[in-house]
Amino acid sequence: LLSLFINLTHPLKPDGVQRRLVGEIIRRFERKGFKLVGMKLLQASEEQLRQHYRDLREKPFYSGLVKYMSSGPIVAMVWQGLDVVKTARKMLGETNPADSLPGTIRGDYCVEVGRNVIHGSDSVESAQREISLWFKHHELFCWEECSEHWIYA
Ligand code: DGT
Ligand code: DGI
Repeated sequence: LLSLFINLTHPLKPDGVQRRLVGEIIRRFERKGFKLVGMKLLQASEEQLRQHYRDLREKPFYSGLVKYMSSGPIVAMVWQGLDVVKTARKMLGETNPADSLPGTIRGDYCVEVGRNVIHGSDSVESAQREISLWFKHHELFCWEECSEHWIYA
C-alpha cells in the first residue's frame, strides 16, 4: 500500500498563519483522508526561498514574493496519500484566487494572487525537491494510521 503513496510539501504562507487559517487548512486535509507526516512552524530564510522559487526568478513579482514569504512564520507540512499532489492542487484551487472556485482553499479564503495563503507542490518531482529543501529526514514520520483500512480498499 505504501508504495502507491506520494508526498507533498505544503507550506502555509505567512498570511495563512497571520489570518489564523492553520487549523482550518489542516482540518481539510485530515478530513479528506490524507496523513500528516511532517509539520513545523518556521521563519523561511531568503536563501531557502530563492531555492524554493528558483523557477520564478525572472518574473517581475519574484522579489516581492520572496519578501512576502519571509515576512513572518510559515507552517511547512508534508501530507501523504494516494495521488496527494494532484488532489491537493484541486483542494487549493488556482494560483489566482479569482479563478478558484468556492469550496477550494484559495476560493474560500483569499482574493489576491500575491496573498494566496498556501503553496502546494505542482508535481511529484517538485514535491520531492521541496521536501528535501524544507525537511530533514528525521523530521518526517512513517506511522500507521488506524483508519487506513477505511480510507483505502
Ligand atoms: P461510481 O463510482 O459508481 O460513480 O462509478 P465511476 O464511473 O466513478 O467508476 P467506475 O465505473 O470506473 O468504477 C465503478 C466502481 O468500481 C467505483 O465506484 C470504484 C470501483 N473501482 C474502479 N476502479 C477501481 C480500481 O482500480 N480498484 C478498485 N479497488 N476499485 C475500483
Ligand atoms: O504553484 P502556485 O503557487 O499556484 O503558482 P506558481 O508556482 O506559478 O507561483 C508561485 C507563487 O507566485 C504564487 O502562489 C503567487 C505568486 N505569483 C504567481 N503569479 C503571480 C504571482 N504573484 C503576483 N504578484 N503576480 C503574479 O502574476
